[in-house]
Amino acid sequence: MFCFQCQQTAGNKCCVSVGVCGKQPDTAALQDELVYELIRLAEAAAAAGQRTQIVDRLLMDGLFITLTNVNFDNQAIAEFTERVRAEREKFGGKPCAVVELWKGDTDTVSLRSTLLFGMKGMAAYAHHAMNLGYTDDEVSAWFYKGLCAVNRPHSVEEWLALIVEFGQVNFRCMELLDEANTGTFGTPQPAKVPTDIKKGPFIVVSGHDLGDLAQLLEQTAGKGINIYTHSEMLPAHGYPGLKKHPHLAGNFGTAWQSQQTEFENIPAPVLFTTNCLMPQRPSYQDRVYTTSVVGYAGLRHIEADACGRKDFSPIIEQALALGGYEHDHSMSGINGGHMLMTGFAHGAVLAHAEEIISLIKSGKVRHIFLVGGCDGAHPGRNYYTEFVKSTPMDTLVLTLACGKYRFNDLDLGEIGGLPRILDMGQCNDAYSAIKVALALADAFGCTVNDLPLTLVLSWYEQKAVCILLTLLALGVKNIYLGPTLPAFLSETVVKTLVETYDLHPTTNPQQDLDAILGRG
Ligand code: FS2
Ligand code: SF4
Repeated sequence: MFCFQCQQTAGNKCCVSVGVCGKQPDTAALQDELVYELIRLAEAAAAAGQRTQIVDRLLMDGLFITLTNVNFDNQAIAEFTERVRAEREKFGGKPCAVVELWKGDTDTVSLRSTLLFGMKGMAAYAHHAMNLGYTDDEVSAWFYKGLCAVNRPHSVEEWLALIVEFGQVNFRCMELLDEANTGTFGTPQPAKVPTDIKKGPFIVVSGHDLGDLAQLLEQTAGKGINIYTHSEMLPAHGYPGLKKHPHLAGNFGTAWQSQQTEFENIPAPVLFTTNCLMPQRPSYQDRVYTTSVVGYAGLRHIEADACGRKDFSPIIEQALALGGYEHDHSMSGINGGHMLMTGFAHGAVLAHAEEIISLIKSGKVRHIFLVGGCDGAHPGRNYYTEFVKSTPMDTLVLTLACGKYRFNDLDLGEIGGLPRILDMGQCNDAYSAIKVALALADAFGCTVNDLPLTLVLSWYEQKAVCILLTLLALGVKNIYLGPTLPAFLSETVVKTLVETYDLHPTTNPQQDLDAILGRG
């Protein structure tokens, strides 16, 4: 096998015998075969000059299946590949030749991988938007264009131009998902989320798909079952259309990489709507369910019907049978006993735009940091906790995605009535951060790069790749990226990014903080 698409890749080079994520060589080969079949389908559709809704969906879902920690189920992956092949055969003609993805000149492999991994991330966002009935022609069409581009030779300049174009299209895709989420569930509002568990039956919901959560909330209404979000589902509590359900009771646990210990003894089932799914311990395997593109051999999978409706009865029945805790249960051994704040997406932050602008003008807010991105098990990720703890009291910290679990239980106080840490949402809510930055730049009559704002990002999987490419395509400079640079970026590509965009690999919290605040 050859896989180097995520931050925890072996030795920060490549997983070759087995994935650090638990992916086996046969699964890696099936995922590669799926990507090749997606390329053949995109090429066949392009040759025929046709785009169809079925092909749109297959390209998005197929790419999403191969994203890190999404699908480990060989049978499900092979069956999906068969569907892609059957759809390609409808176009007639012979399957086209496909490039060997991981072979060739180092810089070419690096640039090709960057584009492919970015597209995997965008596929996730387009998938969520489509589940809520939102699509965009430019975004859907780019999957065909991008997969064909991956299959063809280009000069370095051409690859870089493709990557920048992709970053711009992904910005539209993030905007589309924002429209889908807010159009369906309303504008997020600040919310305090309990972290302890009430007595009685409950279900834990992980992943990013708000539509799945909504269906589960509807199907459990009035049944005496409480629903707890996990990891990237925490921001759901900010959406009026979701928080209106009184049994959306709180958040369970911390970031995804702690699931093997946190799920061990809970008397409740867990639903994974997307990544990050880890191999399960036998002690809780019979309580984990998957849906949509997520899969793992041996787990029960909930399929959607032709209209996208899902029947969650098996989970509901198991939750009732397990019964939950006999008494209200403190989760203080994990992170319980306190409230987590969320819901500061662009709508809520920009409602305070005047205050924030006057706080900056008066010097009460000296700097704003966006400390966000993915979490993971890498020891260097303590950087983000230490960084946030070290930020001066006259600075604000915006955050998003699961990396926030490194510090979202810290009490950093308030400035002018605003909490110093503002949780903007899931990883895709990087869109919110960009909107806020653009609005502030507009108010100050400058560019985003001239604002007292610095992005300190943590990456793990391919959604972080597409977000980074969007930020670079928008011309955002001076980003700090860690805990390591992607293994798929060659020395030449890193050099280009550093020189063109002032991209900084993270060093240590104090040194980076001093450099940002000009105290070095
Ligand atoms: Fe976190 Fe995993 Fe959110 Fe990533 S839960 S690393 O999928 O996209 O972020
Ligand atoms: Fe390794 Fe990451 Fe690929 Fe898993 S997804 S095999 S950990 S590089």
